[in-house]
Amino acid sequence: MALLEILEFPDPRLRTKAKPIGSVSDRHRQLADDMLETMYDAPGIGLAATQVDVHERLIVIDVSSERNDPLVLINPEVTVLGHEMRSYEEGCLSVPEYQDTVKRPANVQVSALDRHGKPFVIQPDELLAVCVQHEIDHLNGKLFVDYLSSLKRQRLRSKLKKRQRA
Ligand code: K1U
Ligand code: ZN
Repeated sequence: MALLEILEFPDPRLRTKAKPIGSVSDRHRQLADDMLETMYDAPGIGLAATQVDVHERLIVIDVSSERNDPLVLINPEVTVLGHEMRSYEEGCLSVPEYQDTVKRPANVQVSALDRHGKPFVIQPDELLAVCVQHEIDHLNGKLFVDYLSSLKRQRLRSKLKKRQRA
């Protein structure tokens, strides 16, 4: 197991669209384990491969309070169910020390492959629904700050660039 470096906004590599995984291999299982270790260490409740500069469609999540219910989703696909939207104060390991409110579909269905390449479908609710959409956005090169005003995003970019230079 290894701790991986997490890219930080505004690193342009966070804008890369990740490629689908054709066949799930030991390399992907090792990546998932390293990402889980990195997520627990951060600490966070999710992590997308994009954030550790691997541009393949793999995410890990654990929203349990005991931190003992890891989920690995490979090639996740989200389907929005209904029109209800819900606001949640989000954070991001690639945007340190910043939280803001994002509105997303409340009800979604997610299909994915597990760490053995076996397909499964979930209908997440509450925090899991928010987190899975946030992580799939990462795989598409999208960050939660993209939902904010360009003024807020610009201020954040300057603040984080200053922090990275220091
Ligand atoms: O993708 C990421 O950068 C991880 C991010 C996931 C997320 C959080 C909140 C809403 C949507 C998606 C985080 O984990 S930020 C850290 C965080 O939320 C947290 C950390 C420790 C305990 C509980 C939460
Ligand atoms: Zn994030």
